[in-house]
Amino acid sequence: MPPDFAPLKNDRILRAARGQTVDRPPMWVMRQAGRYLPEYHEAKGKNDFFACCRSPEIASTLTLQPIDRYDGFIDAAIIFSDILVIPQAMGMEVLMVDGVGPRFPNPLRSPSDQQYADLLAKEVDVKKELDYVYKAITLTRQKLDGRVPLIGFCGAPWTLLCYMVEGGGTKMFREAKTWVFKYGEEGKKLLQKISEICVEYLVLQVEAGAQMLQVFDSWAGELTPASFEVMSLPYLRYISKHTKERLKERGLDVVPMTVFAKGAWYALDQLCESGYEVVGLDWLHDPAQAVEIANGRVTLQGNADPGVLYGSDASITNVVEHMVQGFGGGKQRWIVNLGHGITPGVDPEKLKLFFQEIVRHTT
Ligand code: 1CP
Repeated sequence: MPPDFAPLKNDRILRAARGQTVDRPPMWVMRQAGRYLPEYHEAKGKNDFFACCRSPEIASTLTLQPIDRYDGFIDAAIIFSDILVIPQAMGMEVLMVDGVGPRFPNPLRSPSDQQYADLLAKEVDVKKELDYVYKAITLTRQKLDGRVPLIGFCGAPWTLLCYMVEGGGTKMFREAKTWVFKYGEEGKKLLQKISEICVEYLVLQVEAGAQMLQVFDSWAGELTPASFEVMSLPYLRYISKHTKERLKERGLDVVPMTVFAKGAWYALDQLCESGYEVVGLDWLHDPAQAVEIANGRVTLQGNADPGVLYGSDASITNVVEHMVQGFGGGKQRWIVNLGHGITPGVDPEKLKLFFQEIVRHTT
């Protein structure tokens, strides 16, 4: 049974996700707990990144930092964790190297590697392996005390496969493209395996207290529209369908789900039919055009260029005005966000101004 939590005092984001009218658009930003906040560095201290994820106390503290700092503006918390906890649960070693990013000492290179057969054969105990995430979610819900809903998340199968075969971030995608154009059939088997783990993981996050779910397909934009239909979309659909079915079967709340396929502007129409209540937009979309394509089928989330937060106050106002106008005033079918994660080096006061300008233009 899910634990008992305080009733929600602010359900703006859940209402907007379900297409209901809100007094002003709900707001949050991807990576809102992170390196641009001085209090993040202070609380993280010398702890290794994944050690922070594994400590429910530290993870919940980091999750709450932006909620406290932007009290009254931010309408959702997102659990402090990472998409790469799934490859770890599958048995791969992942390190977070300061100033570099994630590194897999032994990436998966070819379907003829023993590692490929092992990954497919392994029965991952998703409850046990990722127990620390569920504990962090439950503790965070308790600390939130109903202030705002808590978002759970996972990486999309295509994006996770990219990291597993590249062994970290990349600009070339040489290995990932090899799995698209040379090992496609073997790649699909692995994508299916990852999808099944994602479903179980998301359901267990809801059981632990997550009130909304987001699937991050950060590398969708590396695919052609045709490859996206083969290597990404079927698995995004599998995840929404099966997560909802399983939530229902287990008597859990069928929470709203968001898909964020970065760079897949060409697939917006298909994403509106992929079983998610919310579709996240990066900054390549013009808001008004996206609204026209979505045509009321989903709630849209986004989509300011995170780079505007390096800019002048006047440019922030400009971007906000363009979004508010494009998204139709903001009382329906819009969740305010950036088009990708907030970047290190941003002055936290600029994010505050962004929120203030949204409120000023929508109330
Ligand atoms: O507030 C939050 O959003 C915190 C939780 C969070 C989330 C949702 C973190 C913490 N990471 C993520 C998701 C994530 N991780 C994505 C999907 C979203 C996106 O596209 O940004 C991806 C691609 C990752 C992988 C990852 N983890 C990278 C990117 C590397 C690359 O390939 O360019 C990096 C740098 C990390 C580390 C990380 N994850 C989170 C934080 C705060 C950090 C920085 C750690 C540090 O240096 O202190």
